[in-house]
Amino acid sequence: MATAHKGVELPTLNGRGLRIGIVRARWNPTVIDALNAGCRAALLESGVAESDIVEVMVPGSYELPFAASVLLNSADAKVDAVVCLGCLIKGETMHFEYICEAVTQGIMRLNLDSGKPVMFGVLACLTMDQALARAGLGDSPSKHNHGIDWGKGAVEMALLRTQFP
Ligand code: DLZ
Repeated sequence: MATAHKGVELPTLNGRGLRIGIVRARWNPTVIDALNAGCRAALLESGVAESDIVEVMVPGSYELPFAASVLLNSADAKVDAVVCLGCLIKGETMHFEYICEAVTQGIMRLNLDSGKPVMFGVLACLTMDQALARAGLGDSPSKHNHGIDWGKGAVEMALLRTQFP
């Protein structure tokens, strides 16, 4: 059994046949690229086919819930779960707080309203160094790519739905 951040155990998963959406924000691309790579690697390792990963990009984290909703409701995308990838860094104004609140609530609402899992892959950090460490980059000894955990989490939660149809 693999381990995620802080020794949390990750179950062995068989995601063959699942279709997973990734919605990624355009802001802070170094962080998002790394999270996306970790997420994709975890999906592939769990048996999800490359052709079953549907990736879309949005302007910023605020747009993540809408784009996830588009994928969840699309007969063409046919996704079983969505991973939302965003990185919010606190600035000088209240923007950070408003976007964090809206995105967090929006993603939870989608989970409960759509009946399909939507992973909260949104970093809300006070500094870029904090964000880099959570994307497995930078110098921090405790760095870890959380995209891996979110990819595995999406497969685990999608499988939960198939267990109790
Ligand atoms: C406007 C804004 C700011 C200030 N900071 C970030 C950020 O750190 N990370 C991010 O993903 N997006 C940011 N945005 C953009 C908003 O999420 C959104 O795209 C715009 O407010 C337009 O709706």
